[in-house]
Amino acid sequence: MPWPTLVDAEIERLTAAEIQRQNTGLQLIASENFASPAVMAATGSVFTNKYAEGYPGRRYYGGNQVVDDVEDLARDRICELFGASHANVQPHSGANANMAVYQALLDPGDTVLGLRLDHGGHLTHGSPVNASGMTYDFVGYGLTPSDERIDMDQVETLAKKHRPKLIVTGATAYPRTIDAKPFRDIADEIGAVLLFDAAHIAGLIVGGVHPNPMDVADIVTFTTHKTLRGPRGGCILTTDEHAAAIDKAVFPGQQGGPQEHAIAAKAVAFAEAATDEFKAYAAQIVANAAALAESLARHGFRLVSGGTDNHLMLVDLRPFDAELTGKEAQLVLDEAGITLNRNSIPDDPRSPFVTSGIRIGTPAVTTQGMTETHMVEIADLIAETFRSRDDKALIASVRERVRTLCEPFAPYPF
Ligand code: DSN
Repeated sequence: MPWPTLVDAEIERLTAAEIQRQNTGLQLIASENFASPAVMAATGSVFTNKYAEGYPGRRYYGGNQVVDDVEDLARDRICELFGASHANVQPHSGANANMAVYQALLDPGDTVLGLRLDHGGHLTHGSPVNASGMTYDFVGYGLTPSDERIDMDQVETLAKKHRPKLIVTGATAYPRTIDAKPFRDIADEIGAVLLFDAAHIAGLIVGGVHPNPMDVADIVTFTTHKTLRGPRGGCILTTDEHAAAIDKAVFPGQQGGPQEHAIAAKAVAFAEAATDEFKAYAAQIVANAAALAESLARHGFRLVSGGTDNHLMLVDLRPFDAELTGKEAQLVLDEAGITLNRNSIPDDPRSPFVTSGIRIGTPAVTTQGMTETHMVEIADLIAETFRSRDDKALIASVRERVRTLCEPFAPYPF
């Protein structure tokens, strides 16, 4: 076989460097996880070579007998996990999944209700700089100033006033359980369709530690690489009523050829998520988040909404140190080997580029096998990094402690 003989030394070096970074640091970005070797093997499989525009049994290219089985397996497995009647596993991302839903249900200019980005929503929930906000008339609902929970009275008032065709719920930076039922009631009252974006919590739902929105929503979208721990990608679940429109909107509406290697990897992840081990994993994610939130509160940080019910927390840095911005916090933690992202807190006086908060998630460290005692240590390391932020030597010593903490838990030690 005349394969190229080139060894790409640069990419090999960079891959080794990234493995080293992931193995030796704390990965606390709430939307990240470590995919299993089986998921990564499928992602790197021969399915990357195959064109398969269309759907199983209805392809525009030949040679899809095997690929059809792969895609059917992925669809069946995820339908089983959520109790859904139809799945589209082709979206390349969560953003694509959401845009396909909009295309399936709406005409440009139609009104939609979505959670404001600065209160924990997503770009594709109508941000003016995103195609969703440019194409459709999004009206944003937010959190109550008192307890920083989704303001259902506001949702109802806005729904009755604007009569949206679609109501979107779900979040990227909301630490509390989202009950889909009151959204269903409001949607029914005004004749709207209900979309639940479960990107962050799909693994928690499947693991049984968050209520399943498919019980009441018309459509559920999610990514497969967050708490669900699969390959990067998206997925749409829908009732039969919207199935044909959704499929048409994904292909040919939004995408061309599906990435069947990613779909094979999604199928593997869905099988992994059906196990008792995964249920225990999901429960541990939540227990770890609660332990980390409590420990951070003891250090003097303020938890938005007072804590967390899920895999993430939003931390208001100001009570700990009024001068410390989210931007600076993210940078100095990076130096200490602690990776997370700055995040606006509700009604943040600072810009989204600077922020007064950080977002912290426990899916990745939980995959590594860390438990509540390690969360206490992680909170100590975060607080100590901030206290030492003007002292390079002290930051270097925290970096060493992070390395020591992570050593027995390296996700990719081979
Ligand atoms: N950017 C993702 C997150 O970090 O939450 C959402 O798309």
